[in-house]
Amino acid sequence: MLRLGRLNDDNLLDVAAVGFGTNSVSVMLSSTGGPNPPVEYPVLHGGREDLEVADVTGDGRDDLIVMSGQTYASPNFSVLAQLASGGFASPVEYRVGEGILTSGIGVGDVTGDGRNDVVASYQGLAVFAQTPLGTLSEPTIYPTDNGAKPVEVVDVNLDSRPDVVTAHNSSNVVGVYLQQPDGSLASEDEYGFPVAQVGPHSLAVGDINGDGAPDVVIADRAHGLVVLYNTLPEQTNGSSSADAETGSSATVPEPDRSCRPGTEPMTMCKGGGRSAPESSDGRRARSARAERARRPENGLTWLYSAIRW
Ligand SMILES: [Ca+2]
Ligand SMILES: [Ca+2]
Ligand SMILES: [Ca+2]
Ligand SMILES: [Ca+2]
Repeated sequence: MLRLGRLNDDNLLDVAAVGFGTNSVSVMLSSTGGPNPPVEYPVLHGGREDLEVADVTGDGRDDLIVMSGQTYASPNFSVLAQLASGGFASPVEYRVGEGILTSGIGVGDVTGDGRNDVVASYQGLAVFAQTPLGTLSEPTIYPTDNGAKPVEVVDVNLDSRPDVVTAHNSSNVVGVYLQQPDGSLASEDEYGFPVAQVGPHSLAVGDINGDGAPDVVIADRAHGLVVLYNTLPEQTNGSSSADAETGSSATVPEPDRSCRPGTEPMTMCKGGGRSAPESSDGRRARSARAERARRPENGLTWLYSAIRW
């Protein structure tokens, strides 16, 4: 998989890449003529990798964070710090604990101190907070629903505090952990959508429709490209406030079968989890789960769309 970042001192975006079980990370520095041949840096990873490029040492230089999703002999992830003199330091290895395999990593300041932290999913969510020394602390563990795989860190409710977003494999659930004012994460809010088969790289979060609110995009082997449009701005300016205030007491409507994924391209279904289409196996439980997630204090509502491939 590939990530872009500033991996030397010029202002050009460079490329980092890891392959399945290669035990190295490749760096292709860019010049005005394009990328240069790769330079390989050794780092243990046994398969099902994830990769992030971000400054997690506090010196302003992007570092390489390589996650291994297979083999207990490999660390859960390693940080290769970018050196002021160019190139990267030897890997510093981190583990959630013995006998644990991680499923995805994300990077951002989820503790509210201005320093980027590393978040790793497994059968829980582990936050490795960056210390003032530029190292990562022992993890703080938050519970997750089963099968959390990809993880991204983005401020989804626009309160200037980066939040954690994940997708759950085989359970039709997207999870959001909102960062609290004290730098902890609130318990996971779950939204029922057709999300069935996801991996470490299946999730991206960013504003794809230009309304200023980050949206969630998921590559799902079962359903195609699943897009959750974040409707927060509408709610905050009151245009859909009545909708939001219905809260958990509202009746869950019947699924709109015209909105089932794959029936036509770019079908948009109002109400996200509230009117979420049935999952592929038709379980209605997910509609109830999504409704419960629409707590008024959360304030997030998503519009669902899917493009089948
Ligand atoms: Ca750095
Ligand atoms: Ca932090
Ligand atoms: Ca936030
Ligand atoms: Ca948006």
